[in-house]
Amino acid sequence: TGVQLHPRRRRKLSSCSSVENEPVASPFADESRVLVINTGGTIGMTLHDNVLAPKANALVRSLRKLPILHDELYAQQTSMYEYYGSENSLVLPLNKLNKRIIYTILEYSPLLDSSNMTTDDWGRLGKDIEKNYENYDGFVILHGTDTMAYTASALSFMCENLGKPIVLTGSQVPIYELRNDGRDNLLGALLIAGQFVIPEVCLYFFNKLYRGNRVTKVDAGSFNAFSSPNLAPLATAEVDISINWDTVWRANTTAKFQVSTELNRNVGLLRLFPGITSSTVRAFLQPPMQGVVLETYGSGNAPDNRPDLLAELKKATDAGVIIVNCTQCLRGTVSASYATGMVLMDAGLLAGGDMTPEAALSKLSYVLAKKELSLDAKKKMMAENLRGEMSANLDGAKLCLSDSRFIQVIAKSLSISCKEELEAIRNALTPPLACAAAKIGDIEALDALREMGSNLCLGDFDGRTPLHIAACEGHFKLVQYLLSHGASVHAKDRYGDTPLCNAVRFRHKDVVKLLRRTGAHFSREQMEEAGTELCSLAASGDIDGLEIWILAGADLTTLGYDGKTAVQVVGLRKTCFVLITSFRSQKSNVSFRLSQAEAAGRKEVVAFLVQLIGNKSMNGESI
Ligand code: ASN
Repeated sequence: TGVQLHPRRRRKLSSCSSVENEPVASPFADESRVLVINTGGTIGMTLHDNVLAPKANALVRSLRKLPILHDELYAQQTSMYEYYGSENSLVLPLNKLNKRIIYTILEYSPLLDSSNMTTDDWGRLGKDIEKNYENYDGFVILHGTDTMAYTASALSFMCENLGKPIVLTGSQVPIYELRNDGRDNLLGALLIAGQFVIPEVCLYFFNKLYRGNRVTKVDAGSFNAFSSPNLAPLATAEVDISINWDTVWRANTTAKFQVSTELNRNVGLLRLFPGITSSTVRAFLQPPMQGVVLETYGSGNAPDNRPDLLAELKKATDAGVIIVNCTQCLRGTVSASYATGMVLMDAGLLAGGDMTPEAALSKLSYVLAKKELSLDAKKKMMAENLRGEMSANLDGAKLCLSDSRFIQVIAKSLSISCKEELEAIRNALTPPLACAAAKIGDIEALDALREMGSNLCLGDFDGRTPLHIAACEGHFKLVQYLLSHGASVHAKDRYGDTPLCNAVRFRHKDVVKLLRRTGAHFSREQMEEAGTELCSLAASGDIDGLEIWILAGADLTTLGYDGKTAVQVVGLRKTCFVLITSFRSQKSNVSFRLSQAEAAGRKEVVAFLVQLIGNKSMNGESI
């Protein structure tokens, strides 16, 4: 056909044809990809007329010269620039876990000091992440520190059913200066976004990874600029990067990732102070105001000897303004402990728990924009813990580790008593136990492990999670159970395989469909590798095999090792058959398949399909 395979693919394919039965690790199996969106901030600023301002088109060039942030030799040897079609791609040196992180920088124009950022900029970030979601394993957002906590909070709500890490970072001193915190912050953020499936919007600064909606900027003159007063860090980067998996938030849904960019702008923050006048409060609560965070004293208190003030608040809540009570204190929570707090409840305020004002404000903006919800439903949503922004009440606290009979018996036989050792045993034993339970489809056993405090998302010694195993075995109900308890569809085992790869391999169609609905997808490299597999399935007339690959999102027009596509191998008649069969089993995917056929230049296939379906239109959507 004269079609040339890219050298990166050629190298990968040749590495796979090895001595019989001897598995060879692909040189690319341990590459992951991160998209870095540069919005501005001090990290990329230089001095102009003695003040700092962002400098455009300078960051990539400067990073390219820093060996800790870019390995030029590897980039050349693997033809990385041509393959990704961009000079803005860089690659980190090989890290401790033998992984390569390839990162591509998308620079916004103009670059902004974060004091200039608005809700529109959050929307743009959300859209860019949504657009690029399937092409990357994680995202890093370079951002000024001044309003980083607001952006992180807003993105945490906007990103619904997030399955991959989004890490905001920046610096206090520009990366171009001799002594700076930008390099460490960027490197740490890249290592986390590229190596760990932490499905959260996070903020990485000064060796700590925080949940994005829990932070606040506390220091303008220190590298340690952020604090997460009510939640311990999700990870610390000391000698090793250690992730606190028990704290990591899980979406617990079987829904696909999407970004809600609708935000309500009629929201505000009002801080109480002794002697505040009722006319100030009245003016602030005037229409079009729809949502207010009232920053109160201590554990959510306000004067109970100021009927004028309380009357203004009550008037506003009666008129449908949602007012959330958050404390001015850096640490602690709003609680109903004082008479001075109860009066605010009576005035119709909602308790904001231990939310930061930044989180409460952006949550209001997100919730109020949900036009389909009634006022009561919006209030209910404000009181719910949507993304780990508030501490859950402790009524349903998990069983203590030492309560587990099983662990007690093991501890006894090993003569172990201290909590740390018990924890080490639990961490070592529960992932393989959970995998064993997944193998036989034992939901009860998994439930027991979960109640014991085990995290069902962790992998065994091969990085294989219970979801991988359930996908191999085709235990549909178990897959559903795991997904609704936070299992990640993006988890990769030591061979780079995801649960979707496993379900395809063992041909479990319903599991493939469920994983796809939850946002599972092949990476670009896996898609390309699929070309050869599709051709071989086509050559052996394995329609069933082809169908499952299509359900998993593979493209029949991908080139195989010899530059041919499965459509070319299988011929027109069978292509129609495959398309129709998979159409029957998954109606919603017809537009995708039609576009595949169109892309393959198979006008006849499209016409045939359209005729068969009985729809006059050639437009996949309307079908
Ligand atoms: N003014 C800067 C900003 O927020 C502060 C910083 O990034 N350190 O963009």
